[in-house]
Formats: sequence, structure tokens, C-alpha cells
Amino acid sequence: MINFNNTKFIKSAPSLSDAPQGQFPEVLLVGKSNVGKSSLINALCNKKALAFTSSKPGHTRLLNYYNVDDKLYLVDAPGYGYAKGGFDLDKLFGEMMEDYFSKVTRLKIVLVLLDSRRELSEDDLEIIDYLKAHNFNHALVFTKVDKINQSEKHKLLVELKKHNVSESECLFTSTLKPRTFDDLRDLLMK
Ligand SMILES: Nc1nc2c(ncn2[C@@H]2O[C@H](COP(=O)(O)OP(=O)(O)OP(=O)(O)O)[C@@H](O)[C@H]2O)c(=O)[nH]1
Ligand SMILES: [Mg+2]
Repeated sequence: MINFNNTKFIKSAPSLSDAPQGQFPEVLLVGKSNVGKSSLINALCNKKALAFTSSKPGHTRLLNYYNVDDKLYLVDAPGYGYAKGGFDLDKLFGEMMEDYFSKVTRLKIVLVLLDSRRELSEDDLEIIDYLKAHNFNHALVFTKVDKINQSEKHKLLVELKKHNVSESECLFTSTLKPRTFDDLRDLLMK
């Protein structure tokens, strides 16, 4: 068992050489800026403000490490798909991830977060293809399902099929419905 309630923030690392790497298996969260990565960490660990969330995209700019019950690291990465004021988050994301994937030694799974309301972007598809091509274990986690109705969910599943993604590869979560995180906890405990 892993007690997700026993999660502590460890550090923000600008790159993997500054990270507390190697001690525990890592769960990396990636996704478009504002998709809900930091919110998912809070919901998973039953904490309100463990990871800082913001309605403004581009908030997380470092690799933020959380120690879950001395059994796992959750790693919150910067989002992609957002550039403002001369700051190119995609470039930061690309460089950080290249560094991360080339050095990480104990990667358990990559959670690719996707907004239930949006179609998969080119960036999303590129990351999914990259993870598949390099054989990195991964799961697709849809966020904000509270914002879609049954027929929109159906449409989403049809679109996923077009990209050869089946419903069984996906998890659907909402921070407004705490039970939606049960399956994700089970997956991370496997
Ligand atoms: N309704 C609803 N809102 C959500 C959910 N998850 C996240 N949000 C909201 O979405 C916004 C962005 O959430 P964050 O968790 O900060 O997103 P992020 O992916 O960490 O964003 P960056 O750090 O900028 O990449 C916040 O206003 C959250 O409250 C959800 O399941 N349902
Ligand atoms: Mg964040």
C-alpha cells in the first residue's frame, strides 16, 4: 500500500542533475499548460495546496518533486503549448524533457494529462508518439470531466479511436469528484 496522504514537497529542480533522482520510482506528469497537472497532484494526495495551481497558464516552470510515502516521487513538469511575453514555454519543456528522458533511471510511468473538453493537440500527439516510440510506460489521464456531458464524452471516445487509443488506456478524472482518482491510485500502486 502507498499512503498518498503522506506526501511532501521535496524540491524544485531546474534540471535532472539537481533532482533527488534514483531513490524511488518516479511518476512524471506532462500536459498542456493549465490542463490540471498541479491540481491532480493535490487531488491524488488529498491536499488543498501541496502543488501550486493557477488559472493562468504557464505557472509551473521547474521539475517539482513530491515524495509520496517514501515509495514514489511525483514529478510535476512545466506545461507546453503556451508562450507569452517572450517566454517560450515549449522550448523550456522540450529542453527539460530531453534532459529528463535521457537521464532518468527509475521512471515508473508517465501520465499524459489531457483536457476532456479539448481535441488532442499536435503537441499531445507528438508526446504520446514519443513515449510509444521509446517504450516509456504511460497512461492518458483526462482532466476536468465535470465540464463535459455524456454525449461530449462519447464524442471524445470516438475521436480517441481515430488516434488508435482505446477507452481502456484512459482514465477520467475531476477534482470535483474525489472518487475519480481511485483508479489512478491503484495504477500507481501496481
Ligand atoms: N472544473 C475543474 N477545474 C479544474 C480541474 N482540474 C484543474 N482545474 C482548474 O484548472 C486550472 C489549472 O490547473 P493547474 O493544476 O494549475 O494546471 P497545470 O497543468 O498545473 O498548469 P501549469 O502549471 O500552468 O502548466 C485551475 O484553475 C484549476 O482549478 C477539474 O478536474 N475540474
Ligand atoms: Mg502546474
